Amino acid sequence: MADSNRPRIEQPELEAHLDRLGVDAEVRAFCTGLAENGVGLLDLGEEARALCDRAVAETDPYFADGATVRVQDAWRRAPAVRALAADAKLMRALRVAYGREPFPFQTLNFPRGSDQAVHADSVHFNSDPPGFVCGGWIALEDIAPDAGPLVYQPGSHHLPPVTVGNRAFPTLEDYNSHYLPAMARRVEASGLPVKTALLKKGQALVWAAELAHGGGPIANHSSTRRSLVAHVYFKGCAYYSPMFSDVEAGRLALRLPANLRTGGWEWPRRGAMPLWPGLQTIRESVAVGLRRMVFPS
Ligand SMILES: O=C(O)CCC(=O)C(=O)O
Repeated sequence: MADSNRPRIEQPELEAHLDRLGVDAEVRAFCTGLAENGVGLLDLGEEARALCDRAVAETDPYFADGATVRVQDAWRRAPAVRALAADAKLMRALRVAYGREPFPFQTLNFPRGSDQAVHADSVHFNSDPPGFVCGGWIALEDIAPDAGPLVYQPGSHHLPPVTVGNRAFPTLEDYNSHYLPAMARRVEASGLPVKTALLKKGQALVWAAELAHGGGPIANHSSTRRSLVAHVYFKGCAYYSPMFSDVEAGRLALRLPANLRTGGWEWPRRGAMPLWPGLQTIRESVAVGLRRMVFPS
């Protein structure tokens, strides 16, 4: 009997579920990859490749100063970024893999390698029930090995999670001085290989919330590595920021995530019951959304 409070990829009898749905070989490999390795690959197809070119044209002006290294939520002003992040094939595969309706809630565009230290997204955002969050990384151009490709550690989503520390309200300093070094030690100690994602334009790699990933070394500093990350939640959950929550005590710092598919916001819920995220969260989510309609940053 399926448990609707766990992503399908975390449940036994995934193959039987995929058989019942009659999915094709690509979606099957995507789902089993996510279950076993914490990553799944999809080719989004020719229309998506045309959207990649449009997304690059829409976002290149933000990087013209040479100093901007990423733009958050360009989807609010860039239709091709929004269309790619909410790509129908990607959404369909995620619905099969997780058993709930997906909705991207944030986008990040990178012009070059991110140099981002290895981390798991579950430190930044999670859900209750847990695990209904993932990241989708879409190559907007063919990725060269010397351009700082995405790196990831298959199987690391099964390791015990690293936490930011035991302070009630950890800071960025705690994240930098405790979490990132602990994560780097875990990458080494686990002995699991680290892989490089040399994706072609229009391919999407999805990582599970607990998967260790980051930006690989940039050997060629004049190279571009245009990419789009869509962070995705699933409907009917409580959405929260783990760094500011005491999960064991049941105190969640609730979020009111945007829903790129509707252009509105998605209310946090426990079962069918809406949860109150607090006036400040509502004000901030709406204010950030409105600000980014004018100035993505
Ligand atoms: O694109 C990259 O290099 C890393 C992106 C990433 O880690 C993230 O968005 O969580």
